[in-house]
Amino acid sequence: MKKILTYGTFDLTHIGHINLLRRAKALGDYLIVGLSTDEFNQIKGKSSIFPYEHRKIILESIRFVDQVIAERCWEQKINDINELNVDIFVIGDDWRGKFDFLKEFCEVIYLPRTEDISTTQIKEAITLI
Ligand code: C2G
Repeated sequence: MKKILTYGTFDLTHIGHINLLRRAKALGDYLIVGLSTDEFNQIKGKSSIFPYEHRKIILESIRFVDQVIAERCWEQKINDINELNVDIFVIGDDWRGKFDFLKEFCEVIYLPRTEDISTTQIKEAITLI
C-alpha cells in the first residue's frame, strides 16, 4: 500500500484544497493529512475561522482523505514519515524547495497550486458583502 502524506491548515475548505487532496490521493492508495492545530497556526502566523475539531471533521468527510493527524510543529514531519511508513510527501508548489530535506526519507512532490482561490480571498470577499 503506497502511503501519501501532506500537511496544511485547510480552513474554509475550497476547490484549491480539494484539487490538492484529489491529486495527492491519486499518487497512491492511502492519504494522510497532517492538519495544523489552532496553536500551530499561531506559530505559522495564520488564524483559521474554523477551529481544529471542525476542520478535522470536514477533512475526514472528504473521500480522498483516509486519515487525519495533528500537525503541532514544523519538526514532526520526519518522525511522521518514519512512524507512518510514508512513501510520498506532497504539498502545493508555493512550498517548492522548502521540504527537499525530506527526500532522504521519502519521495517529495510539489503540486501546482489552484489559481485564483485562497482562504484569504474568501475572507476578503465576505467582508465586502
Ligand atoms: N493549496 C493549493 N491551491 C490553493 C490553495 C492551497 O494547492 N489555491 C494547497 C497548499 O499548497 C497546501 C494545501 O492546499 O498544499 C493546504 O493549504 P493551506 O491550508 O494554506 O496550508 P499551508 O498554510 O500551506 O500549510 O507544514 C506545512 C504547512 O502546514 C502547510
